[in-house]
Amino acid sequence: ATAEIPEPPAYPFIGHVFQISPTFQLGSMRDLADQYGDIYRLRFPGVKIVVLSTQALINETCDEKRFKKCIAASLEHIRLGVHDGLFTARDGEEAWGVAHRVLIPDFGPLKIRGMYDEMYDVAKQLSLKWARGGPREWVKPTEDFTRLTLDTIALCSMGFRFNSFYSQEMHPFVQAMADFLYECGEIDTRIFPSFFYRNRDNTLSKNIDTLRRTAQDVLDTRKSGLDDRDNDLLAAMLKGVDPQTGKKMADGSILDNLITFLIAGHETTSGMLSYAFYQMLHNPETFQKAQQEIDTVCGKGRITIDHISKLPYINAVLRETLRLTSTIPAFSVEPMEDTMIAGKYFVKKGQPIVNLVFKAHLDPAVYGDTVNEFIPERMLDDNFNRLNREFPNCWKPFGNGKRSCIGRAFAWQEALLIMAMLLQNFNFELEPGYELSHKQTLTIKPDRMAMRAILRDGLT
Ligand code: MNH
Repeated sequence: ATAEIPEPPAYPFIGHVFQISPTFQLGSMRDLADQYGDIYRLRFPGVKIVVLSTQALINETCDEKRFKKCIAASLEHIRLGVHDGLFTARDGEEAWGVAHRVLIPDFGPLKIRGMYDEMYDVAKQLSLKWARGGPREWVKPTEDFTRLTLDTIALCSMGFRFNSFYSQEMHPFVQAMADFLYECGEIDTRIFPSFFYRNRDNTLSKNIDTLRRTAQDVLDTRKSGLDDRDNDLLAAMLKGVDPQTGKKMADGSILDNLITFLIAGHETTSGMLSYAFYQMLHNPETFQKAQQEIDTVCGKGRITIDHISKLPYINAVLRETLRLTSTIPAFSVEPMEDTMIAGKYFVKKGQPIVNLVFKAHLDPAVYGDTVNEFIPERMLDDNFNRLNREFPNCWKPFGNGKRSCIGRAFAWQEALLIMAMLLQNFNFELEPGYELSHKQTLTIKPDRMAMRAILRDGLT
């Protein structure tokens, strides 16, 4: 027998717009899951969605024979800026296949290893800044981690230096990106005729211009011949040939993907690092263990690439951080044919389904009654593997299948390195009374977090 998908009471035409907080949609969606259950439906002026919030339901939609990535809502609007770039391409769009096959070799383990020295270069800039700021300074981790990750992705994959640590203000790309992503998340909740949104649409186009100009600047710098790098991601974009079609990436696709990598390559990692520090400082025994691991494995000398693979506890800290606060808190799929979810909920072909990992990562069926606690131990390899065997797809911060994150290994190496370097050199103090709240664009980050970085000895 079929069952109705539960739905909160809706207004005609505008649907559930008022049930969703404009500044924290994610929180509203989580609260609605508490109220209406593991599966529910929402309607907006532009779109209807089904929201799933448990491991069992999400596991079902991870079957790539039945479901594929869906470009709807925010992602549809982000295409205004980056078209069929890797992140926002629709299933089957040719540019995705060409770019994916041309670029995937650049994310192999050896390639990522080869980026270590440049990652180290930028990580060192962050440590120096915090060391020189002194122990009384309240550092803003989300801002400095954003400097770190933006500079790192640009340097390692494009040979371009933003030099964000040398300026008080963030690069205009950062604000333009945040405003662009935020606005794209808002468009579907617009309830008046488009005429009323002319100002916001103008701002949106200006922000898109800023993103495109920044990417063009990166491209021009390479084409000027001032550097002779011929082995990075940008080089692959310019010269690579898709083995399957024999095609090269089109000029437009190169620009779209440069912006895509500048965005996807830094937002998420910076949020993850900020949350990791929040969690460790909020649960000081985990900080102690993490620092102990660094002291044992790395000692006081320079941190090397070989240390990085020997940090099981820090690794678990990052996994547990992404469980509690996935910086991409949801990903969307659609059925390839009319189908039944959980054997009883009818969902039409093409209907957007939001996999709310932010909520599913708190599924007590998987994580028991300590589900809300930060316990890195449950993410140590043996436990992590057992969890994933017993509850497939219970941990999905990097999305699913062929459309999952291409930069995962890159992000992981970068994050392990900066964690190691910071814990080796500093102790930290979270601003007294700080209560975690989230700032959402497409991703989430801790809002207004501040902490002190206190040198342990000299800087190594
Ligand atoms: Mn990343 C796709 C999360 C770091 C580049 N990334 C995804 C998806 C998730 C994700 C989730 C799938 C989204 C969807 O299904 O709609 N990414 C992360 C997280 C981190 C991260 C949590 C860090 C932590 N991502 C990075 C880095 C890069 C990157 C670093 C670049 C170097 N991600 C991408 C790209 C895609 C993607 C490109 C799109 C892949 C595709 O669809 O082909």
